Amino acid sequence: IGLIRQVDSALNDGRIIPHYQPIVRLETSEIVGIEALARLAMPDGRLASAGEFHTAMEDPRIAYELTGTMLEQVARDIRGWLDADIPVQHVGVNVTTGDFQRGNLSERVSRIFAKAGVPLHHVILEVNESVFMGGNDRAVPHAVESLRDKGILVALDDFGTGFASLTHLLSFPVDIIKIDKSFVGRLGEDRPAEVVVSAILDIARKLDMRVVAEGIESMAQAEFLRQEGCKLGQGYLFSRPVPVADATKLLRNFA
Ligand code: G
Ligand code: G
Ligand code: NA
Ligand code: MN
Repeated sequence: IGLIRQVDSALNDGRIIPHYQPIVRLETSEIVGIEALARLAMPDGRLASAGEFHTAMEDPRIAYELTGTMLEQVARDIRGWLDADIPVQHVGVNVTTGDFQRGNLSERVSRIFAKAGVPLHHVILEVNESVFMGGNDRAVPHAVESLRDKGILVALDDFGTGFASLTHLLSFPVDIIKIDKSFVGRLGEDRPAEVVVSAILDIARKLDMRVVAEGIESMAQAEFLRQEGCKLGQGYLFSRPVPVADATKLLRNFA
C-alpha cells in the first residue's frame, strides 16, 4: 500500500511513537536538550524511522497531523518529566511546510502545551530552509516571529544544505542554528568542510545565535567542534534516538 495510507493508518491507530535524542554541552557532556524524532510502529512490529516515510510528509495534511500527534505526545512526556523532577530544559519538535500552511502554528502549539500544563519555553520548533521557499514570502517569517513572541524557541535545521542559508539568516531571525550532519561527518577528512563549519560558528557567535552541531559520531569530530568554540552537539557519539523510557534514564543521569 502507498506510503500516505500507511502513515494515515498509523496516525489513526496511535502508532506514531516519538523517540528522543539528547543534545549535549560539548565541554561537559551534560544534556541540555533533546530532539523528538517520529517513529512509526509497523503492523509487523518493526519500527520505521522518519526517513522511511519522509516523502509522505510532503503531503500538507499528513505533515499537519503528524505534528499534532508529536506535539501532544511530547507535551505529555515533558509534563511527566517535570512531575518526576527530572531536569528537562528544551525539547525540539520538527515541523514542515504543511504546518505553516494550515492554521496558526503558534496558537496550535500554545493550545496543546497549555492543555498539558507545560510552559512554552520548553519547546523548540525545528524548521529547515524548505519552509522558506516558494510563494507566500512574508507568511512564514511572520509565523516564526509570532512563535518567538510566545517564548517558543526556533531552530534553523540542516543549516548549510539549502540554496540560500546565509540569506535566510538575515531575513528570518532564529534562536538556534543546527549545522547539518553532512558537514560534521566530513570534519577531520575534508579541509573545506572544516573551514565552512568554522565560518558558520563565527557568524553565529557574531549574530548571538546558539549553534548545535548535528550528527557527531566520533570523539575527533567533537573535539574539533569544541576547539572551534561550538558549545552544543548531538549525534550517535552521545546517544541514538531512544524511546521515552530510555530518554528518561538519560535525563535522570546526565542532565
Ligand atoms: O530520525 P530520522 O533519521 O528518521 O529523520 C529523518 C528525517 O525526518 C529528518 O529530516 C527529520 O527531521 C525528519 N523528522 C523526524 N521526525 C519528524 C517529525 O516528527 N516531524 C517532521 N515533520 N519531520 C520529522
Ligand atoms: O533533519 P533532522 O536534522 O531533524 O534529522 C536528524 C536525523 O539525523 C535523524 O533522522 C536522526 O536519526 C539522524 N541522526 C542523529 N544523529 C546522527 C548521527 O550521529 N549520524 C547520522 N548519520 N545520523 C544521525
Ligand atoms: Na531536526
Ligand atoms: Mn537537522
